[in-house]
Amino acid sequence: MPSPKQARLTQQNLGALRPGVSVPAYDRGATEVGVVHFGPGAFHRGHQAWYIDTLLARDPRWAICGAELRPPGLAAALIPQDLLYIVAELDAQIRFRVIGSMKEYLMASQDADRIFARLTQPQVKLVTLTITEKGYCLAGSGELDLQHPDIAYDLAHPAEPKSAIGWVTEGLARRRAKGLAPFVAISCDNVVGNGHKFRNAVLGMAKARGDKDLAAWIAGEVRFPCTMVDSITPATDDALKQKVADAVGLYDDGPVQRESFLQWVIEDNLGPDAPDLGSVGASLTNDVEAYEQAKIRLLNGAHSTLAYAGLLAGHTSVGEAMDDARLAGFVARMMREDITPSLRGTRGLDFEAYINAILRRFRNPALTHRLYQIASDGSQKLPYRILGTIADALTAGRPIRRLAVPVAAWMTFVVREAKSGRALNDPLAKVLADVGSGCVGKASIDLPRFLALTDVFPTDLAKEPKFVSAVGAAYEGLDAFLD
Ligand code: CS2
Repeated sequence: MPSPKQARLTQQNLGALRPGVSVPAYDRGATEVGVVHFGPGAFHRGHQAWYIDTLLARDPRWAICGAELRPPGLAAALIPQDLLYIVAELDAQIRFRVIGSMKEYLMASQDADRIFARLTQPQVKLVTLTITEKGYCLAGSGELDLQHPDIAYDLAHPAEPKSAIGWVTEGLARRRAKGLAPFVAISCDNVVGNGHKFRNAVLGMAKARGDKDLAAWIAGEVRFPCTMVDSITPATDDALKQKVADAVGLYDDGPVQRESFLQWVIEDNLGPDAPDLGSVGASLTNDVEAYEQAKIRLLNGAHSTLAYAGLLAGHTSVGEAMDDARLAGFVARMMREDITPSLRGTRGLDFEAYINAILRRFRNPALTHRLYQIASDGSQKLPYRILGTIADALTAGRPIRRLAVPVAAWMTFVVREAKSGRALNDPLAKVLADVGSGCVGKASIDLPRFLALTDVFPTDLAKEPKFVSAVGAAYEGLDAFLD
């Protein structure tokens, strides 16, 4: 952590900020908590909390209680700052904004009773999540994995949940027991059909608890709208802390950096008591699926391709990978010729313009987005970002030669990390280390080791000869495939 020369960012010190830094346009003391958010990391703080910060200037009912599931979180950084932090928009224009929408920061490890108290308050109308794909504890089938250690623990200890699914299920159970209407449960993660997956997971937990009445109540009363969220938000590092401190004149130990692009598409099913998120730039629609499919397959699919192929080519950031003409050209062709045909689209969604905007965003020189960050959790990301597109292409009889490349590149990356002794940042890290360390660089020997991972590869796809041969060819000749 840089040795701060500046005074700390606090409510009291806001007047010491340099001119041009935006500050909350409302009295924070007059706001009330209306949202509980599980997983208050950088993306949530630069995205959803930004929208809410704008909303609080006209409606004080929607302050956020951040609920950290696992330490170490952000308590040490944010609590001394009165939960204020700065979002640095690093793009064609550089802008700094102090966000004040988080009013409370609680930790599951020590504040369980206070979190449950919030979850059972009538004025808390939304419970939202950014817990990443792995946080939903889903099996390869897309259903709740009852063997997942956290789910098994939560079933045995419902009052001390470890998983977000456990927290939300028990929170709903306690609300129902108090005779309260349920909160709206909103996933803000890159999961295709995130609202459906969230609902299935919570229903699966309620049924596994043997509480049929609770399951019936959830099924009949709780809204789980689907959403699409988008803003490129590289992880916070010391360089950013220094940059922000030098720019604004106060030290913020928990800043967030992101591009200026911000999008939140929400299924128009929030109910009558929800905040007016449409008034602050969110898009309410009955066709979220088209937007989330396009975003997860085009942007995130290209991101993961750049991550694995880029790291194998020696690049470290998205910008560097995009400066590699072969790789950038390959990704653009894959987006236009292989991913776009798999998309349903919807009125107002112009794929060519959308692709060009994504490629421009990837080239943003003001942001350094590390490929290792994107490469994390590959076992959880690949199914949504690439494998679904491949399955659709096979069904439609379209070629998958290019789409096989990110799969082969991920496998090659896993093998390289295993053989180098570097631990993967992935919930299946141990399994993947075993798989990778036993690989020899031959598809006939290596691919079966990966394709046996049913939490990553659906069985029917793993057995599909066209898939196996395309991935095998790419695996043994990756470099040749980038043309
Ligand atoms: C990235 C995403 O880290 C990753 O996997 O692909 O976080 C990406 O930056 C966001 O989805 C953009 O909205």
